[in-house]
Amino acid sequence: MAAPGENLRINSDRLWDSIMEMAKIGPGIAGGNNRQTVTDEDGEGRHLFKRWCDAAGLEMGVDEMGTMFARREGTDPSLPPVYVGSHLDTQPTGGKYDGVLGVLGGLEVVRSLNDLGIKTKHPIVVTNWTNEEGARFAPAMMASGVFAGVLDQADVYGHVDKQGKKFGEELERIGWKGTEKVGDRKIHAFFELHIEQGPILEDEGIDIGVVTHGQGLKWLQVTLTGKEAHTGSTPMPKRRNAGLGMARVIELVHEIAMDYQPDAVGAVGHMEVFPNSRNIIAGRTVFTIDIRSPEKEVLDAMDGRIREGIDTICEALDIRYEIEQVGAFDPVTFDAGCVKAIRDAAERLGYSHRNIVSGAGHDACWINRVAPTAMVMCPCVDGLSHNEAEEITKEWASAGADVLFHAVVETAEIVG
Ligand code: HGY
Ligand code: MN
Ligand code: MN
Repeated sequence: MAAPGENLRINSDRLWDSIMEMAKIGPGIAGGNNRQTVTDEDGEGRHLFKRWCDAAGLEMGVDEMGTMFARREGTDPSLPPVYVGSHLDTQPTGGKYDGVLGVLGGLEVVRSLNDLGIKTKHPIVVTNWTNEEGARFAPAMMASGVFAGVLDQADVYGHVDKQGKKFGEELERIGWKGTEKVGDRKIHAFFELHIEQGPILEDEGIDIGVVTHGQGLKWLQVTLTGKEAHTGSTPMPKRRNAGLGMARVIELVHEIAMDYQPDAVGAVGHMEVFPNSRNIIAGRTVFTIDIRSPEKEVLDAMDGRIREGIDTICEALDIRYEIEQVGAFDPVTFDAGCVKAIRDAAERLGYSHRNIVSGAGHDACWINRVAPTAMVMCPCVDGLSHNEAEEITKEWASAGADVLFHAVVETAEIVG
């Protein structure tokens, strides 16, 4: 006699087809996606997700940050639901699976429960968190951060993108600003399925990452101010070159991260140069330092060394600097009970698995502050993500969704 739920498997074809259908919305230029948060493409993706939720008989709620909550009723509606989901927004040159696998994997759990006629005591809520990426509007994990009470809603409404558009106004413009107060929902447990976005699982030939921890992150936005001048007629000693300053800071960040690797990383991905003319010395540069580590002490040490280094560099180049922390969260330890549910599910289903620390940030990192939370990861090809060439196999997607299915259903308690 199979143990309860032992043979529960999701419908692999339906999950894969849904991912491919969603990928048609906000296509990139190289096979991936550009469905940035609160753009028209994001709005279109939300409508598609809502149509699928309606077809699955789910009741949709939307909060004031635009996060979507699709509820499947439990036999005891008074119990706090089990939440399952991730994000549908992508990087400007993102892949088809980052975030999407977790939202549609959650929908597939519900679709499979409907197919099997299975009821659960706790309701189940499939969730699409707004603006996980933080690419268009910083910080990353914005809506889940407001939900967890670590980010201020009125403040993030005013955050602007490169065109000066405000997040709150864009959310309203695409018609997805809900009326539900953010953070009022009680969560029994939250589970997130996500691609690893690193090479470990594929290199070791392992199907499932049981995510025990998430590394911490800091985003430091730096503005260097020198002086615009002619690149031809200005003597070298008289230059106050903000472009040179940025280049030296980028090198500094890399060297400091190398001192602390393999458990720490650092890079500068966002860079702006003004006036960005071929024959004008850069008078101003704006860029964002992204440093991460599973150890808070390491993160703080890197932060301190970087700030000292910037001061020294700017002194030598006679340029001014401002540093603004535009994103941060401490390293995360996920809930032991939820982690065990994921490990037991992988074991029961016969999938190879290993503990893993998440290198990337996820909505689960914030929700872990307000509810028992855990993540399950599947491999991705060459560990590549935040690149349009991001790829996974259908088998990896199914294995991750099967494990998610068991962890969610077990926590929501099958009835009958
Ligand atoms: O930046 C991150 O780690 C996530 O992909 N937003
Ligand atoms: Mn993601
Ligand atoms: Mn991402």
